[in-house]
Amino acid sequence: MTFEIDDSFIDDQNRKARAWVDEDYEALARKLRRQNVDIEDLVKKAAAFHVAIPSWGVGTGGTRFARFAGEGEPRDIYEKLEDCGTIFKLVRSTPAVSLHIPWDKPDDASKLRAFAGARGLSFDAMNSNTFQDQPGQTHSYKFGSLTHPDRSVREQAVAHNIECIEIGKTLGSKAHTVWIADGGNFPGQQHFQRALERYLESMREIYAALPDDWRVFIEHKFYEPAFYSTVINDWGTSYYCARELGPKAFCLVDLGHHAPNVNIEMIVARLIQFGKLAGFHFNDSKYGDDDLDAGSIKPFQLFLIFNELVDAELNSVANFNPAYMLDQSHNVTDPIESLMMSAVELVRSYVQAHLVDRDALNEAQEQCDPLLALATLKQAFTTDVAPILAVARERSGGAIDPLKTYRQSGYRRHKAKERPGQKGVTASGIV
Ligand code: LRH
Ligand code: MN
Repeated sequence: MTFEIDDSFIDDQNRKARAWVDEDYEALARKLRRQNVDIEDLVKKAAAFHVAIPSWGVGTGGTRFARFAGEGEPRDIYEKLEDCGTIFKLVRSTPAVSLHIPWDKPDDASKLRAFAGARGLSFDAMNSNTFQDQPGQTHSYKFGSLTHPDRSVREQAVAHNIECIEIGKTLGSKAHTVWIADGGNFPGQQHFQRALERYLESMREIYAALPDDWRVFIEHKFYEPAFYSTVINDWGTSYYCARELGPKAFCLVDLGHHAPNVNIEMIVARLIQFGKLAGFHFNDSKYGDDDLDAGSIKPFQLFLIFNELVDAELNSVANFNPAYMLDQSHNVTDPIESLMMSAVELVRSYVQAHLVDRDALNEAQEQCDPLLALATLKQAFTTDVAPILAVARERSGGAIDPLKTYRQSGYRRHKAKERPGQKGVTASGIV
């Protein structure tokens, strides 16, 4: 038997936190009532918001310089799902996991599906990996995968993606994310047009392998690990390819995959308008693809992105069914704590975006009143919705204060005993 945080412990902790929640909730309810906003409606929206956990995010991440393994690291996909189950138990907004193959290749996909199901978990988009060479692999991806000049390398990469889809079908996933590292480090190294043509040729084979009710997500990234040119470097290239491939192809926005100061909320608005928004890999960054905790560096940008998403939701935009996933690397924090707090930040931005007085905003926009428009957004962004988030978690069986409850539970200490540290050797993942 492995240690799990049980519901009665969560109830105990919630009882201790009851006092501040009731008081703050009543005060906020009165404040919102003055804005003709029903707080109960926002609690329902908060409780209905879901984001998937990246299986590769529950182990400690690192950089090319070092990785400092934490205590009680998960050593295989089952222990990763245990930790995903604990996150879901406490924050209630993370009922799905996004797997990375071969890092999480299950020996028995049905057994894995049952194990996840027993913890209330399902599987979101699959992720292929043609940016690393696996032991015994015939062809190297050193100079590319789906765009490699050598057809046999491209075919190997296509086959791997089709294998991911096959595993995903057994797991109940309905989408497949393709991010490739293909690019060049030197001017002249790649023929830009031929490389893109080869990408489309390979993706058409992957697209053809998709079941009817599946979607394929194209993930762009402006650089790294290629440091001169990247084949799928921006949303425009991703959009062109999604259009070329067909109605099941969409564009996934990883927040860290844009040059500093790029207006990501505008890219989101474009992809929504064009009916090609796949969804997100949420994280935050200050410089490059830092994979920091969502909302930790640029919370206003995260709010502005959700402002576009809620605008689309309220206008019932066609083809609007974004997949929300986290994609982070936790180098100096307990991954479970970071993933919980990041999920909370996403629900916060979503609820605040529902607080925007859309009539006032539209009026200010049509009347060319920029300051009133900004003030209307800021009023929502500066509203402390913490009581709504806490009540939504508690009513969904979760923790009013997930971080405190997690730390009080001693879960990590228990896992350290159950998963004796094999310094340096942990379940595979980034680095
Ligand atoms: C690439 C990326 C991609 C994943 C990988 C783990 O930077 O964002 O989504 O496959 O990280
Ligand atoms: Mn990503």
